[in-house]
Amino acid sequence: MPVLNIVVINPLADRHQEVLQAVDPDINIIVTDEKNALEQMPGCHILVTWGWAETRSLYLAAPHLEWIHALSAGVEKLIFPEIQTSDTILTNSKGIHGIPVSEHVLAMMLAFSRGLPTSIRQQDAKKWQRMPTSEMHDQTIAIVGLGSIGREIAKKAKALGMRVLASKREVTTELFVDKLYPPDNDSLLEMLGQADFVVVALPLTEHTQNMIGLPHFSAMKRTAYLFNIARGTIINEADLIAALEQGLIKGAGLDVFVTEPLPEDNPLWNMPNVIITPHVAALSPAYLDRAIKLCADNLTRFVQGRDMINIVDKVKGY
Ligand code: OXD
Repeated sequence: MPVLNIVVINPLADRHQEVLQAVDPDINIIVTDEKNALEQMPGCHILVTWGWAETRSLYLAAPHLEWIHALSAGVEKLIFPEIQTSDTILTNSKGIHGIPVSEHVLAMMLAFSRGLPTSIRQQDAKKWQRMPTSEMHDQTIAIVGLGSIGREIAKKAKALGMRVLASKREVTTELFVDKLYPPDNDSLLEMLGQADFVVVALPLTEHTQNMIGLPHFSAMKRTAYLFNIARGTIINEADLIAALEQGLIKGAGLDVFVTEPLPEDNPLWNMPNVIITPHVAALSPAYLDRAIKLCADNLTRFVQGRDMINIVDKVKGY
């Protein structure tokens, strides 16, 4: 087999390089960064990068490129007309996010439930004042999009004694879900109306873009909290800001935004009922270990000509 050049646009620890190299000693692994990646494209057969990295110009400069692997689950910047009509394989890292993202969602939900944002502000001001606290037990969570992340959130919510609702395209038997809803808008509104906590865990596609807006916030309880750990543009951000300002919902925990980094003048920064985290829900010291193992598994399949996993439908976008 001719030497395969794999260009990885991310720093790799030695242990990560070793995992990839173990697939085949003849593979040539080139580690680079976004600034210098273009010069590696003429000889590149496999590109490993992030789904949010601008990739079209690299793609157009890579005549031998056979496969792009995203270290992320999202592949929004890896889908463009030229790749959609090509044979280039696109794979992603879905399936490795469940543990950290579910813990992140739980952390935000528990923080609101136990009044932690208020406590931390008071601590900064050395102020001793009791604030309202509540329990998660017997509360209802609605998970919009029940993939591997949603499922892990459902499992942890059940462990806290919550009632779990979820929406999903296919009807499946779900161990940790009390009621499964189809994805149509009426069903979604019905589900949202019952929830104390709503978690958006959908992939970003042309169908989910801007999918949640004022009608959905209006259908929610005024005491409900919304969490977004998916992509900012799935929610109409202006409508979310209006809903928070008008008290249509009680608060929000947001890890993703329409524009990242979140611009300084975005009103969300100043809202005491909003927890903002800088797109870190999936991150932990284990992330790259898992992502590289998954990539190496697919690399083995690629080299051996076997079926690959996590192939992205380049039309559907996930
Ligand atoms: C991802 C993410 O897409 O962390 O992997 O947002």
